[in-house]
Amino acid sequence: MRHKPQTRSKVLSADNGVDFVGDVHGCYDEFMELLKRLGYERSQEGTFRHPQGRKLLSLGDITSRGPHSIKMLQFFIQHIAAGVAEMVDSNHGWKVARWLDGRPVTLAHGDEKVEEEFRVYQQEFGPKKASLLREQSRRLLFSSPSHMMVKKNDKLVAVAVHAGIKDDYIGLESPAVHTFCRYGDVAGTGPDGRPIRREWAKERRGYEPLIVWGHDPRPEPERQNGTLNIDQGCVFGGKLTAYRYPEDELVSVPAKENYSGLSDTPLTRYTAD
Ligand SMILES: [Mn+2]
Repeated sequence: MRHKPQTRSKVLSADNGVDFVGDVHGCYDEFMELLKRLGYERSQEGTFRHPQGRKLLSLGDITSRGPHSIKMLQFFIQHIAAGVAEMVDSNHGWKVARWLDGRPVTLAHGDEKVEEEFRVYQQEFGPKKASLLREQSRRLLFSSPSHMMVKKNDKLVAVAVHAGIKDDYIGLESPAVHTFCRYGDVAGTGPDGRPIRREWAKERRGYEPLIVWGHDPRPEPERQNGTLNIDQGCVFGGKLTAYRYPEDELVSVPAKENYSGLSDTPLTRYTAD
């Protein structure tokens, strides 16, 4: 186990606008198309920037299940360093970080595709470049804050989090906060081996600040008690969604295919209640 890097700041300024992006899961082509739709342009040094200085904020789970996890890692390594993007911690992100750290983890649920991509990358670019990328990715994932407080004129206007958060947890860091933000309100495992998820959004009392989250895919963006789910299951053949603040607009790009290889997906299982 190596030195764990310090967590990045969990405050992001929305003064020039923020584009929240749902779970990409290696769907790099759709991600590129979404950036174009949002008005981001490739700059001379190769980064994507918005002419108005907007920032990109990922809800995590940028890797796994889909085809281009490494491209997504490289994108966020580069764009966070350039100060134009941010990302929060997530369940797949945390698993991949621990794997890159050499800890004994079982790679499943699409994380094995990340391992395979790194193997191919090493074959193509050699061990030196591969080990540099592994270390940069490890640092990126380990340093991601559990949630991000988005502030406009120093006022908290929105929170970005992967799987969920209680209002009492906003602004805090602890193992309990990290676990809730990464996995949501999980009440054990069901007979099918899947986590039993409590509906924290439904149980929320109050509407402010806006909580933008992903992790639990729904066919359409879903608003409930001041929360907004923007994971439309792109990797399962759904859509990749962005939420634009302060415009309060939703922009979605359809998946080119169902990359997961599964026929039984969160989208097919979804039932509105
Ligand atoms: Mn997730």
